[in-house]
Amino acid sequence: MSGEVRTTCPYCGVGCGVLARVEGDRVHVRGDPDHPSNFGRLCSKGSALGETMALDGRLLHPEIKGQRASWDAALDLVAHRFTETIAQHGPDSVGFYVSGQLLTEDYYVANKLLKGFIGTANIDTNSRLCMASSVAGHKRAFGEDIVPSTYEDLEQADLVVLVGSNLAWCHPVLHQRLLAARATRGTRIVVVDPRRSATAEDADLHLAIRPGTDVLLFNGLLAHLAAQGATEPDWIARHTTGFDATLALAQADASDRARVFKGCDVHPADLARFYDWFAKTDRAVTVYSQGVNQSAHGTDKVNAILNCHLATGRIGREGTGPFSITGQPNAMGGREVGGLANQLAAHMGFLQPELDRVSRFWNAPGLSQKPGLKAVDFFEAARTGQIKALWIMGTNPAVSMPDAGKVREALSRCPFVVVSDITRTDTTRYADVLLPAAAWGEKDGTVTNSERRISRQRAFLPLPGEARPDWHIITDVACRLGHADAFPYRTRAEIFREHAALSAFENDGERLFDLGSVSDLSDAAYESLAPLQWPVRRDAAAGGRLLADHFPTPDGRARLVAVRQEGPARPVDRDYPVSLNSGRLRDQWHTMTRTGHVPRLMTHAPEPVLDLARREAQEQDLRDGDLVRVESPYGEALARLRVSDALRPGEAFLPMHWSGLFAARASAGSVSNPATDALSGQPELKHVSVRVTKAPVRWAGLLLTHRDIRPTGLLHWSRARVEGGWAYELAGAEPPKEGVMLARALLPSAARDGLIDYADRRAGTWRAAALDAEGRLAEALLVAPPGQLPDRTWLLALLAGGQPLSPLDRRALLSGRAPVPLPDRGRIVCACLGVGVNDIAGAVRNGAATVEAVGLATRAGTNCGSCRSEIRELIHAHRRLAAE
Ligand SMILES: Nc1nc2c(c(=O)[nH]1)N[C@H]1C(S)=C(S)[C@@H](COP(=O)(O)OP(=O)(O)OC[C@H]3O[C@@H](n4cnc5c(=O)[nH]c(N)nc54)[C@H](O)[C@@H]3O)O[C@H]1N2
Ligand SMILES: Nc1nc2c(c(=O)[nH]1)N[C@H]1C(S)=C(S)[C@@H](COP(=O)(O)OP(=O)(O)OC[C@H]3O[C@@H](n4cnc5c(=O)[nH]c(N)nc54)[C@H](O)[C@@H]3O)O[C@H]1N2
Ligand code: SF4
Ligand SMILES: [Mo]
Repeated sequence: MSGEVRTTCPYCGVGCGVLARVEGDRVHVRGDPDHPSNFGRLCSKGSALGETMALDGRLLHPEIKGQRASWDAALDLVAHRFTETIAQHGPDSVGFYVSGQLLTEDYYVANKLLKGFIGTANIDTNSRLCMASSVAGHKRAFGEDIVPSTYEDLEQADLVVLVGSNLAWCHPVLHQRLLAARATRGTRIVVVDPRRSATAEDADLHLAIRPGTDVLLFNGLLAHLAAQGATEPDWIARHTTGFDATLALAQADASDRARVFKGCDVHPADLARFYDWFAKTDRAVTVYSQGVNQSAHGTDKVNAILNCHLATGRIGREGTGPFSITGQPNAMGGREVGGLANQLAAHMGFLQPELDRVSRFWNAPGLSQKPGLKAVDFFEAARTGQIKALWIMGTNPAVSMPDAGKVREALSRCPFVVVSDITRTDTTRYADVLLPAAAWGEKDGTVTNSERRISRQRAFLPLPGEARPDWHIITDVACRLGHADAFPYRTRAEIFREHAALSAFENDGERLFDLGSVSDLSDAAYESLAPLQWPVRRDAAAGGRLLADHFPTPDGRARLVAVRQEGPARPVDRDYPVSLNSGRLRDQWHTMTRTGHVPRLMTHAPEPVLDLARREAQEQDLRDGDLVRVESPYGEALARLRVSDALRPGEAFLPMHWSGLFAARASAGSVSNPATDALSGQPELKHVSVRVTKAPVRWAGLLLTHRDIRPTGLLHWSRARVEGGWAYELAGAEPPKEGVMLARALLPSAARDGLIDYADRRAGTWRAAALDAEGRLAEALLVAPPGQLPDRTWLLALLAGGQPLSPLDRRALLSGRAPVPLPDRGRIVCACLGVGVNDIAGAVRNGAATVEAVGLATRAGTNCGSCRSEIRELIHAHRRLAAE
């Protein structure tokens, strides 16, 4: 294939347009200048897409019980076991667990097969961990899961409130659009987040609220708006119900200002400033994300925010609105097809008229009549034996679910597990049948982003090995289950048209989700489909504002919902005194199955780090670089400690990314609390009570190798992809002598009697290295007492260089010291241009006082810009230090 192919980024819900070009065996990407979401920009992850396309590690053939099998054998077995299980135990004994990373066409057929033709609604999705509270909040307030705002609103607002959203790292291109708008219009930015995130660094006001107190904050705001006469009584009277009761409860909850600033634990003046800004600024947008959704009271948090927008009529107008931004590339598309167990299809639920309508449209008399199990209950049902056959597609629940140890138990107990993935993961280990799916660049279809914009993902590479697109695999199984008539699809376009037609079916405007005008697209028009924002009704001009003056409720009015501040599912106590928060890092995507393989994306955070508030670190005499054990009532994790001033006392933060493929035990999922929001079923992933203690480390090690290994028998290991191989951090609990033995066992035999082997028993240090036939460094292992490993910059350079070692290098390996000390750049901040913390600190010390000046001095932040917030943070930190 030649030329550039127009496609869409497979990572976050910003949904940036990408132009991809194949040259030999390399893929080059750049931002699509014509795509209305990004206008040519890409963040660090998007711009590294070309580097994630390597086929090593890809699944290329189906497997049955770990043995290569033909597609026919694998799919026959899937059909046979599902049929048998349903015959013996009924349709509710099977289920699918799917993903917001599937394309809409994949998602549509999975939902149709399970709900329509297998006859159970046990299909849930990782969106349960992500968007479920927003969905539930929208339905309560608006009658339908509608996101009324667009990216342009963010640019046209005078006040943007970011609640529980680390936009700078998680929606970087949208963040850059916001900052660019602020530069011209002077937008005020308020961040509500217990943590001083990279986003908070860019804010005019940061409210570091006590975790989980968002409802109180917004109830206080509603009371303030009423007291100041800043509500819109006419609009409220015409377009809403429930205002008086909602205000009454808000006033009772936040009876006076002191109650709010004490409850939220923020400075009274900061609180007053926020309330004042919100009251006085008509053009206000409130963006919210996982700090709101991932809570045992997530739905109430959502409605507390919506209440303030409804009370001020700030919705459905330019530059205003509540804006729940989606995480995954197709989280929105999944909601459109009805991929959640408590939605039916096309924004319809389980009311009788809806059931009848969908059953008519699909010609599916056996349609499931009731909602299915939500993710946490779904896996619990698999663990306790009610679900006996399940199929996981495009998600890694063995890592990303809360109380993930129980989920792994469920997967090993469940009699029949099918997994469709593009690579091996912690979840695929439990697969009875493993199916190789097509990946980004090979598959083709549509996704919907945060602002309801549908874009095409297009293939620009051939399918590798025997991999197949997900819709194709599901359709094949549907046919084998005897439903060929309902699954006649030969192309994705046919599926898209049917999906669009269902959205418009018997829809006189009561469902706002309507793709009527694209329900008869020709194949050619589907191929060339330009990004398009719904609704696109057949009979109405596109572009009208949603939720301007009509709401899809029976009476056409929005509902304010009275909510009260409640505590976390399980507060901290004496045994578990620290509140652990979890979330994302800038350069990693979820369980690292793609981004974890790109050396430059690993440089920003090469190992799992636990941030711990300074007070707790001091109380327990924990220091930077200590290995710590994080224990919750559900499980444990081991991570490197970083003492943090960005966290409130009593708080810790662990990234969600590390899986069993990247570390021995560092997964946030294993410690997370499975308690869920009663309405949305979304788990409380942002808070779990833990204790943090020092791990009993007797020795530390560093292993550089080309091999892909999972060490055993050690207290801890984690690894990072580096140029030329992997770098493993090791730690052992045994005395150094045994440690050396254990570590040594990791080396292949060639290296054990390696060329270079040096031990100093008294000092507890030991070094070994193996060279290949050409005299290049193949493997190196260093062992030392904790904290005493030599600087590794030069070693990594030796591995990356791929040059035969000079006599000087060999001597250096023996001494453990670089022949010529290389500058230690420190942790890499700018992944695009490889600029480290130390480089930036140097520039700041030399007088660079702005992000631009640092860019001029070091080039940091001058490519994709994703690191600019962090550079600002470093400048601020330098100023704080200088002021002390
Ligand atoms: N780099 C990167 N970007 C991504 C992803 C990724 O894996 N990596 N994943 C994508 C996906 S699927 C999603 S869902 C989004 C998530 O995007 P975000 O929601 O922005 O990201 P998180 O880091 O999960 O959490 C956001 C913030 O919530 C804060 N928080 C915790 N508790 C509370 C609380 O009680 N109240 C408030 N107000 N805030 C709280 C946390 O401190 C954190 O800074 O990111 C998307 N973008
Ligand atoms: N503690 C904690 N846990 C969390 C969160 C948190 O903040 N804290 N956040 C939660 C949120 S918001 C989310 S969205 C989840 C995400 O969690 P997961 O969905 O489990 O994470 P991913 O690593 O994105 O998993 C996607 C899988 O699909 C595979 N894949 C990629 N492309 C394709 C394809 O085309 N077809 C198929 N079949 N497979 C494909 C990938 O290799 C990968 O294994 O994690 C949740 N878990
Ligand atoms: S902001 Fe980054 S990760 Fe998100 S869609 Fe755009 S390029 Fe992809
Ligand atoms: Mo998500």
